[in-house]
Amino acid sequence: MYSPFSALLEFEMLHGVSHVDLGPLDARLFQRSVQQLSRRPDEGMPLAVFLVAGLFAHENDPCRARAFAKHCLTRVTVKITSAATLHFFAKGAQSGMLRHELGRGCRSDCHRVANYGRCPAAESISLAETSAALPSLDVMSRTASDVLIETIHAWGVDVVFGLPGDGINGIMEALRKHQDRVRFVQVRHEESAAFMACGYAKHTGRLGCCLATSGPGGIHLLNGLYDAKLDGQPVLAITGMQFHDLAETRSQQDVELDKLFMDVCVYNARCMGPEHVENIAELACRTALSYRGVSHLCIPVNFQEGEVKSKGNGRSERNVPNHVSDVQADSARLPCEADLRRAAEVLNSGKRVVILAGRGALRATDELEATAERLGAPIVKALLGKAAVPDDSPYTTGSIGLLGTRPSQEAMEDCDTLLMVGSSFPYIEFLPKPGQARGVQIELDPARVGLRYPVEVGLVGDSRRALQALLPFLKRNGKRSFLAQAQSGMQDWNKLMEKQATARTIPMKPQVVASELGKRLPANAIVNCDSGTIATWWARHIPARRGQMHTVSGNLATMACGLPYAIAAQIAHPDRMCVAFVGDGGFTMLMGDFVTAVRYRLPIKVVVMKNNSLGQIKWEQMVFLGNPEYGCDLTPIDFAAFARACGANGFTIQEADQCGDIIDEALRTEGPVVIEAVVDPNEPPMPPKITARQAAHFAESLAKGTPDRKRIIEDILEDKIRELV
Ligand SMILES: Cc1ncc(C[n+]2csc(CCOP(=O)(O)OP(=O)(O)O)c2C)c(N)n1
Ligand SMILES: [Mg+2]
Repeated sequence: MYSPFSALLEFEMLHGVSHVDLGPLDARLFQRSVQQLSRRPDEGMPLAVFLVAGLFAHENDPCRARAFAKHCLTRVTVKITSAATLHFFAKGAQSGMLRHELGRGCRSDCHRVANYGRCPAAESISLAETSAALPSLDVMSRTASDVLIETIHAWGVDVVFGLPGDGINGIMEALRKHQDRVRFVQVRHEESAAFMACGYAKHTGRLGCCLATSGPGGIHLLNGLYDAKLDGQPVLAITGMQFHDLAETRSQQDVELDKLFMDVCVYNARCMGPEHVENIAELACRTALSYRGVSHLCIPVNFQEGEVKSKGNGRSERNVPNHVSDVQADSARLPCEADLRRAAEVLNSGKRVVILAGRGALRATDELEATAERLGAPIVKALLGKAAVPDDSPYTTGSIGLLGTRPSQEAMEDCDTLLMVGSSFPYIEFLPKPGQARGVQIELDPARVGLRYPVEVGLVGDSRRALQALLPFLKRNGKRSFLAQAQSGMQDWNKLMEKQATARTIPMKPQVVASELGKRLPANAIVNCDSGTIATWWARHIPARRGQMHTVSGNLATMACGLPYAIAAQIAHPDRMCVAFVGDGGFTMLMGDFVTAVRYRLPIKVVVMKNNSLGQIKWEQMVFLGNPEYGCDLTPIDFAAFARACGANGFTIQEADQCGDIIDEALRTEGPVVIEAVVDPNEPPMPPKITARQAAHFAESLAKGTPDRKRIIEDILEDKIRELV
């Protein structure tokens, strides 16, 4: 550790006093030395002022530091001559009392260290490299918003998605001042900001962050925050609120957002004063990351620009300045050996083992395949686990559920053992019946063990690490017939999918578009799907390739997330192709944010499946309830023209024969693009197996007078039902 005094001694003044020996370094002596120096303004003044200001700053007393500096100092220039001084600068920057801009010729590392208040690199940087001129050195105070932005940045936040408002102008000012470190991305609707924060977390594993003003802005965030909550993504929501002493007085925008957000959050705090911010911001970030959920900070507007004081103001005596840490601590996330042995006993005695992989297994591709090979087990994928194993893997039967595959459903129906890996797949009716199969579950969150299936063993830990630890205990299953049966089922299923994807009908079948797109996506593509029948076409016809990322709103199943997810993905991964695969209903909900992609030159590709209908619901009304479709048709929009109106490119696909070529051209086109695909509104997202009840409901809905029933009867009853019953 370097004391500020010993570090300060190493400053060499480029102007004024070149070297000052201050003698023994206790505070009183130091101050006395400074006083003496101050009496010799020609030589000692700048250094003295700097030393004293630095001392006050170090003691977290910005007021005195600033007053002193204002009084005595116009400008000093210093040269950093050693790792020790660099360390001090870093500390100074961290406490934020010394604002400085490093001059030209400074290594970027040096800038990073000094700016971010981290010093581990300091020891390894040679003196020559750290040498840097500081053209100006202002001593200034930090506002609550400065502290907020610096704290979230220390927790890895480098992008904040949001929209300004008078309830957050103080925070906006801190973002303006810190724009070299934290990027503000302006959205057109706060719901997009929350989806973007969630998408950013999904595609980076880091903390996503969104910002909205008091009242309506915060309310708009809510759906995206629930999306993050339900899919277990770490997101920090920052909102403003009314002046602290006008809250709950029916003032304008007087919405107590902390109360409103109570259910969605794992951490939720209303700021009680500028000195409160560091503590709650740190805890908000730590909790969101640790418990994979939403944290919320609600900051009254008058506190945002309030100065953070070391003493006095609103700071209580017990609130010791800087008492919190920004160090994230991780556990090994490994199950214990006794549980591994018990799990192996269950899995080794299974004859027909099936693996269900979810979002928790996304980083465990090799381990999943190795386990599948050892156990002769097909891998069934929940939607959020689509990219856990590529679709051309010989072990996978693809997705499960209403939009899943028939072989997946059959594997679940016939298995005697189930290994769940990182999944809380909610449609339990597609899992084996309780008692049918023995179960093992690998799950990071112990509270989720046994949530969906009465498993015998829970392995609490990270999927990848747990499988690595489990594999040495697993014996090779000599019986391969269960896997072979799933593989031959997949051959038949793929033929059926191919038949649907090559239909040359007018209007064009949606499967054609999905399949032609899927063939053309590069190996590093990031695909973001919306909710609707499109999710079925995505699940079945856009294969996940090794290295790609695929996501959807898995548990909230909300519409409108596809576009903002793609924007966030493109910001996080500028070099990858980021695609939004959306329906016309979902896209129009937050369509205004397409212009956000234009504004920030994000070359996302948005494929809009235009069936002029809330297609998914139309089919649900018919097949689940036996009612005619009602309220589901949509007024058509020219989406390609919309894209052009936003300053981007737009393409329209009308016919199957043109589909591949137009997609090729659109994917080659630079910048953001909308590809509008006009597809058959009467193409049903058929379940992998249709039940007698569903067929009866369907017939009933037609009889009751579903619009377009003649076409539906011709098209579907004669074709699809025969295929799938
Ligand atoms: C925010 C929200 N509102 C309503 C729903 C119910 N819902 C699920 S899918 C769907 C229709 C989606 O329509 P579209 O985006 O056009 O896709 P399509 O089904 O036509 O492919 C609706 C209304 C939902 N999931 N989310
Ligand atoms: Mg639609």
